[in-house]
Amino acid sequence: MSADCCEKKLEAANAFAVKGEVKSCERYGSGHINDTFLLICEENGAEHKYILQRMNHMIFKDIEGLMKNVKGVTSFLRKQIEENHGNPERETLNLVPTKEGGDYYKDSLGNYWRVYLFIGGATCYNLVEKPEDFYQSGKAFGHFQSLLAEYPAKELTETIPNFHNTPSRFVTFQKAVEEDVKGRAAEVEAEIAFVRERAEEMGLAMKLQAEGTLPLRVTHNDTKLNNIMIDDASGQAMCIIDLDTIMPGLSIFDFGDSIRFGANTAEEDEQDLSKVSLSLELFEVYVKGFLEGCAGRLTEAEVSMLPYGAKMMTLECGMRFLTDYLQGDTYFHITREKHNLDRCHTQFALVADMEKKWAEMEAIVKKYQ
Ligand code: ADP
Ligand code: GN1
Ligand code: MG
Repeated sequence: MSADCCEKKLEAANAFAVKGEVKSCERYGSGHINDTFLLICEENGAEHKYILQRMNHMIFKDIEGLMKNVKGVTSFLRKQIEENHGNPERETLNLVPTKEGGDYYKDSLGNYWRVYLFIGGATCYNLVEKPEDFYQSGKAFGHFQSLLAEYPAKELTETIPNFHNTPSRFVTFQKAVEEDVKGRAAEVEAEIAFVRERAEEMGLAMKLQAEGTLPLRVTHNDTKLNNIMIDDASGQAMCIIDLDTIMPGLSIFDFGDSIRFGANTAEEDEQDLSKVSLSLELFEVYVKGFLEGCAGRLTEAEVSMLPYGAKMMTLECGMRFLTDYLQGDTYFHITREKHNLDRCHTQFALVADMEKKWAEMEAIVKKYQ
């Protein structure tokens, strides 16, 4: 995070129609992209909590379009939650307007900020603690995809074009190896070879989409476990967050990214690779939950491609971490040296384990088809 950002966080906080006076504003959560702060305000002795976020406008180049997506999707979800007699303040994100009535604030240095109501009594996990939680999150992401099926896709801005276009990510990776701006390529020859050996498989999803075998849907595109809040009291998946990448995409992306993160027996940046593996138990509960949540909407072709989605999202993510390492760690936030390389290693170890367990993964999916 830049010093500029810290310096402007109070200017930003004071631009929003929050209740009371700002009491504290500290860095929060473990997202890799935005700068997130827990903002605590006080009014007549009562505390009010918010999430203040500096959006990463180097990555999201069209903030106006992005915020239109967030506003559109959260308003749409709010209506459904109200119809189902749910609690819209906890079951979806709620934007707090600026004092001037806007959805975001641009500070005097050109940073873009937004504020959400803080969702309390719920947790974002980096590792599955109970299989039941992972089942719940599968159901919630599947259900989310079903709800979005009714969303007017034409109104959505493509916030990061080609986000899960793996062959296009591969082109960027090859360029990063060739340019080798930090002189790190020699040190990661084995990792580069790992990616290149799998280059041919990368085009399948795009090919099936182009042929019409896999339908384009409105998807979340970043369905890792720490982008869903689990209610502490009931253990139920309560709110899907991080809506910046909602765009037209493939159902196997949402399924696959959840498996990549949640069915791994280790954290995404674990340094001890002996801890990394695909838990078939977690894979199975997620398949069950996701398909229940999708409520029969997925075609047979989509369901049979779920294992491929899991492998591709893992390979793509590892390749993105490696690309960022080669480019000098300019994309994902890092908190230690070689952090992106560590993350790349866990992803590749997981891909290798999926390759070993491929027959079992396919058999599990067949069981629920
Ligand atoms: P990033 O794009 O950087 O991942 P996120 O929007 O996922 O940013 O937010 C980062 C973290 O902040 C989340 O993982 C979660 O822990 C926390 N967070 C985000 N929004 C809320 C909210 N409305 N209430 C409570 N915590 C939140
Ligand atoms: C980023 O924003 P966050 O931390 O939820 C990234 C995802 C990666 C993920 C890897 C916009 O997600 O695509 O899969 O890191 N988001 C963006 O943990 O690039
Ligand atoms: Mg996130």
